[in-house]
Amino acid sequence: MEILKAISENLQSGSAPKVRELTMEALNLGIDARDVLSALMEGMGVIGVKFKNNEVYVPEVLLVARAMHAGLDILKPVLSETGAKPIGKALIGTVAGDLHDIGKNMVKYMMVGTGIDVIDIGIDVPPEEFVNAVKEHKPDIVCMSALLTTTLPAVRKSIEALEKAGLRSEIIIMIGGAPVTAAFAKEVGADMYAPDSASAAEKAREAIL
Ligand code: B1M
Repeated sequence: MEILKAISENLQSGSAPKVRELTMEALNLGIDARDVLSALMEGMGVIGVKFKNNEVYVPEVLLVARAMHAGLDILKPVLSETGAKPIGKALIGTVAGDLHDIGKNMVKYMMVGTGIDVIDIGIDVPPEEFVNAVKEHKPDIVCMSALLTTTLPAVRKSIEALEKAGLRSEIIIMIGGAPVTAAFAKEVGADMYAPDSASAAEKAREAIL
């Protein structure tokens, strides 16, 4: 579809206003929000490969991230649409040292969409902040996102901190993000791993119910 192609291309060129406008237009045309999301993801995938190959650099990727957020902000209410009373509470954050938040936000929107109340504690979250937030909010499930191989140890440290604080048995821990695998989740003692935002929301819902 032409408009989806245009969304992906404008995302890749980092044009937030155009991505915002085209995303709204696509929804007004009755295109499924998930298809619009796929177009955004496809564009981000292209940029990911270029970033890896040093064809684009951090400043360009920041513009692309801003454009991605512009599209996601429009999709958020549609993806999160639910009239139901929350079925439970999740706490979500990107671990210490890691500034990536697009995937985390997608997981959040999808979870809200399945009827879970989500508290987002942001990016670069130190282990002790996970501990404090669990004490404060008493979530059913704690979600940790990590996008860098260098921040995987922070996932382990965050889980250990929750254990040390005596909170581990009160919560379900789910981890995810590009370098995270099911084997890693098992190794660090997480209860669950999800490879993408849709399965994260589905698994969280199943675990809470
Ligand atoms: Co970064 N970056 N980045 N970056 N960046 C990656 C991750 C990288 C793979 C690029 C590459 O080399 N190809 C690479 C990591 C390599 C590695 O560790 N093996 C990388 C690097 C190296 C870096 C820097 C170190 C670069 C530098 O400075 N030299 C630096 C680190 C900064 C830091 O965090 N301390 C850096 C910086 C940045 C920007 C700030 C410029 C920007 C982030 C902006 C932002 O997030 N607001 C950025 C971006 C945008 C990327 C890429 C291009 C895109 C990430 C993204 O948003 N993807 C990325 C390359 C890529 O992924 N192809 C890259 C879209 C998003 C929807 O996918 O986040 O994977 P993702 O989320 C998915 C799943 O992983 C899953 O669901 C989501 C949707 O399905 N998921 C979960 C995520 N969290 C989950 C939690 C769950 C369950 C599922 O349960 C709790």
